[in-house]
Amino acid sequence: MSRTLVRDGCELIAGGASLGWLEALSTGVHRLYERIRLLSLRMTPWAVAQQLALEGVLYLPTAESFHLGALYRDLWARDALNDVVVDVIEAELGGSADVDLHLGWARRQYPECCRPAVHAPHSWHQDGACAANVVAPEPTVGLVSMVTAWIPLTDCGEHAPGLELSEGRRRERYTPEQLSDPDPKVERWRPVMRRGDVMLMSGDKLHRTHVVPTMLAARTCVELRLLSRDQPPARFADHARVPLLRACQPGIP
Ligand SMILES: O=C(O)CCC(=O)C(=O)O
Repeated sequence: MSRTLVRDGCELIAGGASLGWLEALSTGVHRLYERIRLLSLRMTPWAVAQQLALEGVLYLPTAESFHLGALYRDLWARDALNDVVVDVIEAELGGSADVDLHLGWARRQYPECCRPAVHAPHSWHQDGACAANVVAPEPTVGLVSMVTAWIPLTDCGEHAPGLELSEGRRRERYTPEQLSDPDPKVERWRPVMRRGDVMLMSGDKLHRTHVVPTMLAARTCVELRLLSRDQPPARFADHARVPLLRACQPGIP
């Protein structure tokens, strides 16, 4: 089995999400996005966020993201990822993993042609630096040991925004200056992904949204954050977690 996550900080596993989970979660996620769309016809994005907050949903209009949190609680963190994916995550974390229930998100990205006014692509960042506080990342704390499982619910990377990853692995936290102007000589990877593929990224992996003017479609994805079960980062000690179980169903062939 390949171990590029351990070596390079990322690994793409085609069809890594279980099909039943993907379909059930997609239905719920798309239903909430449709509600957001309908609310947006008569409210500002910030009023939509306030309305959803009253219903217990954290919504960030700048990346059209909502917190999976308690939504679909019995579904979204369980039976999601197949054997190969779980093996790779465990190799990176050095043992069994838990899904952090506070750090799961649905996100939507648009091509330039139809991006809502308040919306922006994600700029260069490391999840291990930002995940503690997505609204206001703390610049002085170190990187957290974690793995992100980034799963598109629609095909992406070619006609719809995908991910751009900096090649190689550097285990320190980048400074704000380095993030605003990363070394252009470092190779970048812009994978074309299909619905249900899984991109695993270590907390130190440098990445951002990949979007170019030729893209014409929007993309929706979900993200799971995996932590070591035996040694979860102290910063997340109060977060609810569930064990990462191996899904019994295969993914999209
Ligand atoms: O969905 C995207 O375009 C990027 C999201 C991302 O990098 C993140 O949430 O860490």
